[in-house]
Amino acid sequence: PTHEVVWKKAKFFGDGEGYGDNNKEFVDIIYEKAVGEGIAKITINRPERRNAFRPQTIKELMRAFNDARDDSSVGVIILTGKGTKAFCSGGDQALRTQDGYADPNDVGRLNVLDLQVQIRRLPKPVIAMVAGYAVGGGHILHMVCDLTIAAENAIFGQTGPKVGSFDAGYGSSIMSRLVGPKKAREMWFMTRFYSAFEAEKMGLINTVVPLDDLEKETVKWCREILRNSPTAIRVLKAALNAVDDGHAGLQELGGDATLLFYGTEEGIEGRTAYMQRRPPDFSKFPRRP
Ligand code: S0N
Repeated sequence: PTHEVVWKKAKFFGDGEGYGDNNKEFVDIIYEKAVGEGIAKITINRPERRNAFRPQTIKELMRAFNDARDDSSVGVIILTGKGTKAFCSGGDQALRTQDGYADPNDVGRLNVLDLQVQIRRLPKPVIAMVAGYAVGGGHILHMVCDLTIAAENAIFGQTGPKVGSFDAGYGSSIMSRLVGPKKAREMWFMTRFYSAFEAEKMGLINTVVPLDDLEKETVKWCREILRNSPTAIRVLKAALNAVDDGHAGLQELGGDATLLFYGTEEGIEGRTAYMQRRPPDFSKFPRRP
């Protein structure tokens, strides 16, 4: 197929009422699905703020990611920012208070941390499609994605120690895994910005493409992934995160093992015996080497 993709405002998969256009409720993001492709695209839509996020942005992102997870026609999710100047510039500094970022009720929130966990645990690949700045909390969002495809104008970096913040969670530990402990210290201590080519060399991203080709290339990667076994990809994502995510990582991977076991004759025998009020007979199942 050609790279041409037809994006349609996403119909929500579930949500009780069945399918419906819940995009009406979105103010800070755009949520689309590619017609007949298995690709969802979630776009942070605050270009006048370089796609900085506020608590509402995060709430909307979580809702869209949740839908993309539930929709079994979706196999890959793209996270991006509106326009070419920024993927995301982190938390909206105008709303920063003494306890997070102010929501409409003036309650401070750090709900981006919940979004980071959601992306890590989501059993489908999430691809960050980056044009322009991915800095601060926006840089962390691309790091928690499974893959990052950058345009030549992309710029990566942390600003925390300069603007009075830091991410001592995934923003530190995942970075150290990606670029190594020395380079991670450099990124955080110096708050330098890095070009797309430098980022590629550091192992921070997967590839760099001309800006005009960014979506075309990203869709190509999505299609390559979508040709492969969804179960294999699901288990691999869990496995690749398991050690770093500790008990939660093992739980995710363990859940996949349970999911697969339910489909086996051996697993079914246990449930059937219980339902038939008889002792289970596992004698025919091999104790494999
Ligand atoms: C991105 C930069 C480098 C772009 O520079 P450029 O192209 O020169 O544009 P500007 O003229 O600077 O910006 C255009 C307009 O956009 C506004 N704007 C840009 N970024 C933000 C922002 N983050 N918040 C609010 N407004 C922003 C500008 O003010 C400007 O507006 P006007 O036109 O009205 O003047 C440059 O903009 C830049 O350096 N931006 C700030 C980057 C930054 O420091 N981000 C915050 C870093 N900290 C975090 O993200 C917090 C980390 C985090 O999320 C977290 C981690 C762990 C635990 C919790 C949290 C949490 O806080 O949630």
